[in-house]
Amino acid sequence: MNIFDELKARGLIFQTTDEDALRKALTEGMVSYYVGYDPTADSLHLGNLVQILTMRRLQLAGHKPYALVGGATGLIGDPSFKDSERSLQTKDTVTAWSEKIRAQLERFLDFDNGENKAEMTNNYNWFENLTFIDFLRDVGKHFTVNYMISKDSVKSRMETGISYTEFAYQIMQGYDFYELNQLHNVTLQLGGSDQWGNMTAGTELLRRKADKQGHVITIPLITDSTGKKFGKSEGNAIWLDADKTSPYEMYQFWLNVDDADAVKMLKIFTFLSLEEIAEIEKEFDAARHERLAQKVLAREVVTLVHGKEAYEQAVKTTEILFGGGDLRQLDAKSILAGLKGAPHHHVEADENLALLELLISAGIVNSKRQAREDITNGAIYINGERIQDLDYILSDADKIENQLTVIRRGKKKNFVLSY
Ligand code: 383
Repeated sequence: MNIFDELKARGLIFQTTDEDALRKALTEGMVSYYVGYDPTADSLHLGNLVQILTMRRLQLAGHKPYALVGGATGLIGDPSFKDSERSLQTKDTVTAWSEKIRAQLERFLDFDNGENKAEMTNNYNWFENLTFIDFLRDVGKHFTVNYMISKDSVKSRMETGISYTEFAYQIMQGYDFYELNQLHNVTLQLGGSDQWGNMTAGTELLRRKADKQGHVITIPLITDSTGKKFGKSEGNAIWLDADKTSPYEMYQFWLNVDDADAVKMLKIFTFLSLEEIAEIEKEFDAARHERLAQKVLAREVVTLVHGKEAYEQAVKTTEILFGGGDLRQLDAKSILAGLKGAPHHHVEADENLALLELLISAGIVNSKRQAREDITNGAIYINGERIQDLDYILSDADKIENQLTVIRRGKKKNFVLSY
């Protein structure tokens, strides 16, 4: 199967400028293509990962990727699908974020692989020295305001208002396509379906200024079976930066994907072949409760983003926290990641460390009678180990990394004591 049809079969094609021309170009030879990322935060997230992985798929098929960091456009703000004006970040912030985004992008592409090795670029390189006068004369002249206001990103803001700054965004992105074409013969731009307007501003400029045909592919906005934007957990983005979303949390996110979405996500987010995915689907359908598709998703994506070791740590954390086992095999960081949301109690320096007392002061039980009963019945665990000694006193040996102790009551209720 050629790469275009493979992308299609994976559900990665939403719109194109000219499907036949594209299929032809992609089968005839090496195509140089680009995707842009604005440094609007200090990390990329799962929503961006879809395009990064699509870039990688095209590279694996022999085409040449340019990953663009929007050092300049990040200073302006893309109005696409934003219902109000963005607040401007300082230049220092944008520079710092650009660096982080660049480092993240680098992990997903092959930068030393012969002719089609990936290249990094930053549009600050060409906007830095472009004067306002030249920009208006050489770029602005090719766009009518009529054309610009017909774009959804602008049209949808006509009532509420849009600054001249954000209004100009589309022609900056358009100029990038032109510039990358001049510099590196880039002829294809990819992006989410929210980027159609900006990307076609590029093909428009290419046509007018250089009399060349550029191609655009948009990738559908990934939604779950309820139609909601995919890649958020309780309203929060799943970040690619392990300090913002731990590998454990990302692992849990994938494990919890709905049955109805799991196979679709395998096609979008993993490099398993469509044949392999069909096999998994069969097995998954025969025994949904085993959650095979979710497990494979979690394994593939967490390994891709954070590496094998982090994936294995996430599995181990899950097994120990929920399957029973000695928590001292885990580090404090993994435990905290795994027990995010569990009740917390800070133990004061002068607090009584007798288990009976602590159960009450930490709010784990309501009365001494209940505490006694729970301990005697074997319902109390310290770091995963059942304690039935009514006189037990917590010692330093119970403090994992001198920071915390986990007390579990019954099967599932975990409490974190911190020191
Ligand atoms: C800047 C300059 C270019 C080409 C693209 C850009 C960035 C673009 C944009 N993209 C989003 C972003 O940066 O704002 N104007 O957060 C997102 N992308 C990708 C994809 C997506 C889009 O980075 O749909 C989700 O991830 O296109 O929202 O010359």
